[in-house]
Amino acid sequence: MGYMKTLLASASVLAVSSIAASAEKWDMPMAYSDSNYHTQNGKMFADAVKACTDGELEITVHGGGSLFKGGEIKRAVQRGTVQIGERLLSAHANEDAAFGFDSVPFLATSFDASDKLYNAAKPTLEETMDENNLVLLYAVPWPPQGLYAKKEVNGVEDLEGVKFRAYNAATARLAELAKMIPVQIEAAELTQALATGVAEAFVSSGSTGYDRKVWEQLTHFYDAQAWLPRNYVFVNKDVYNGASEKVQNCLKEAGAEAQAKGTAKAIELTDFYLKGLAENGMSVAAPGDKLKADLAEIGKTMADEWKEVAGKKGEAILEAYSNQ
Ligand code: PCA
Repeated sequence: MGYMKTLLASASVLAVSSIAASAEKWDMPMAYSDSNYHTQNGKMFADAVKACTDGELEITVHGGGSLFKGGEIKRAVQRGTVQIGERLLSAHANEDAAFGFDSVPFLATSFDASDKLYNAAKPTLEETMDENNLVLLYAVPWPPQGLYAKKEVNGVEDLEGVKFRAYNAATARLAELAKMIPVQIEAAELTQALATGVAEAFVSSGSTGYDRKVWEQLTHFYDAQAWLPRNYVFVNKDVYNGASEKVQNCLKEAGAEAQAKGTAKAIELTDFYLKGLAENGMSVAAPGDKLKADLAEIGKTMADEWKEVAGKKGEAILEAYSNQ
């Protein structure tokens, strides 16, 4: 008996020390600039996971699209090429319209409304991610979306023929409806696209305009507050299921904390970014009445179209949102 106990005790010591020695290492590609609050927040999330798991799991964040470009991150995590990653999921709304719920124009136009919409959409989103072999950990909004241009825009007619940088299906559709010419470009390539004339307008937040120093080419930002898209951090489902309960709990806990902190940061920085654009010479203003009305009309068409393609999932999200 004494012998067995000793044997078992030393076996468990061995097991513990071998876990500690072979701490799990995950890579986490993120698409946006290292200095951006999403990426900074991702790094804090990784630190929190390490602390919570007593070093059992170490996540290395690769910002700025350095490991995988934005467009490649979802597939890389789905296939298990990397364990965890961050992506603007609305960029995949062409695969499943449910991913586009956060980019329906004028459905949720403030941080508060965006949180409500997210909570309403969460069950449907998790179901959709599960179908994609992904487990959702957290999501952080971008500031409200407005229109960048290199001339004054008083109505949608001023946009006709303009080369427009799109980041998802919604922005591409908006461009089409405004008779612009959409081209899909990742934020990491935006500065170059503007400098070479591949794009001359786009819809985004003050954050991305500030990060990409778009005042070097563009002159106007119209703060249309059309929607607040989100970046999502997710894990490969098999990897997640293979992790210990402790690791799973730490991922969820650190994820919830990262979501709260990232959202607070987005709120805090919204004005800072807009001031930054203005200080660098851009005109920053609300859209005039005509442009506002034109965007509202385009938004209505897009909202109707989204409802149509998103089918039952879309219905579930909208119904839960109206009950919030
Ligand atoms: N910035 C990201 C997506 C939304 C935003 O505000 C971008 O422009 O790529």
